[in-house]
Amino acid sequence: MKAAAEDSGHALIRDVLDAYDLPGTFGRHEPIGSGHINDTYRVQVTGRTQHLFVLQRLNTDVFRHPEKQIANIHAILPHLHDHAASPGRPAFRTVSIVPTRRGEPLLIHEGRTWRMMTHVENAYSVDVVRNAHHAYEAARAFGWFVASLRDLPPEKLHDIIPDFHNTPKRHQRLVSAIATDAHRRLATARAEADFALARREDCRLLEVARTDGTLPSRAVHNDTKVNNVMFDQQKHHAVSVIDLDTVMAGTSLYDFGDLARTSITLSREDDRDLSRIRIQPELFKALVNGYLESAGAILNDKEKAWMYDATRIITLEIGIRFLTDYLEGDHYFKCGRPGHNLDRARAQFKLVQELEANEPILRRIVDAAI
Ligand code: GN1
Ligand code: MG
Repeated sequence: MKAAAEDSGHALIRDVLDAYDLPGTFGRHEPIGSGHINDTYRVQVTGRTQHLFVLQRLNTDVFRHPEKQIANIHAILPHLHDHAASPGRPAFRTVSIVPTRRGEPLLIHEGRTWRMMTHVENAYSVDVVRNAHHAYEAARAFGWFVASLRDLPPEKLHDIIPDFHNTPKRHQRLVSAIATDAHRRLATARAEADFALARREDCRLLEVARTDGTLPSRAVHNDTKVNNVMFDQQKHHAVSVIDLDTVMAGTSLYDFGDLARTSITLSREDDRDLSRIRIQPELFKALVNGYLESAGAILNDKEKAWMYDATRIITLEIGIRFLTDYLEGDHYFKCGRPGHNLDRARAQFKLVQELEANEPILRRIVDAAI
């Protein structure tokens, strides 16, 4: 099984930080976030005041062209800046790349690729929403994000991970992993495999509609887990959207769907107690309303009408990805325990079942809001 995290000792971080012109002396560092791909640390630098930065060791097996990610980030930041104002609420803040002393956005140290980003002060993130206000605010933030990028032609962005949200291709890969069963794990995941196999046709809606133009191609975030939103510590408004690694062309429904996947329940993405995974319709209502508040004016009819469908498809897609990785020997997502990817897949499929069982009420929420 893949190690949970690689060495992140003080000496290593200090050596990496040597490449940067810091406003003080490096003090402490700690792992932050619950990303499944990169290793992310908050580093503290003390000069006349204290400064915080976010330092990341990129997983270049997944992100093969970090310089393209940098180009995409640089392409979107001016648009986000231009639309930062948020009447009646704090303006949105953007994170930016901190260059090395030599002015480079990336650092290669001992063969590994590092990147430093600014830190969003006085703000926090959550893996699980605490209430409908969080859900509303997170959706308002991702709606703001896609609306801010409306004038950026998506074809100007590099395709960071081709077919990232191509659900039928994700399904096809699962079919291959099941057929190969290279790690002899299928016997432990038969029910989950059957669950996904039975939903092959359901994977197609977004991909077909994107290909035939029913859904416009847009510059979108593509990784809208709720923990990629920062909330301010006082009034709990959303103040920033982070993790810009997968910004590229896509549809707004990828973003809405992945956000709803992670904020429609009060359970964790890898909860082993499936009885805790329950849909909360009032959270979904908050998500729909928050997204429409900031993006409603730019979305077309289908981008609004399919918010339920997208939630179900993207939840199914991520379940399929976790299950595939389990069957392929856990080479992609970091795991914290044996069977972690299987637990994650089970939790996603339970959520799909819940979405299916609550379809009428969830569709009514969408219909009432649009
Ligand atoms: C990965 O590393 P993190 O948590 O930001 C993944 C997303 C998944 C997510 C599931 C590049 O994101 O697509 O939705 O895990 N990112 C990549 O938790 O594959
Ligand atoms: Mg990410």
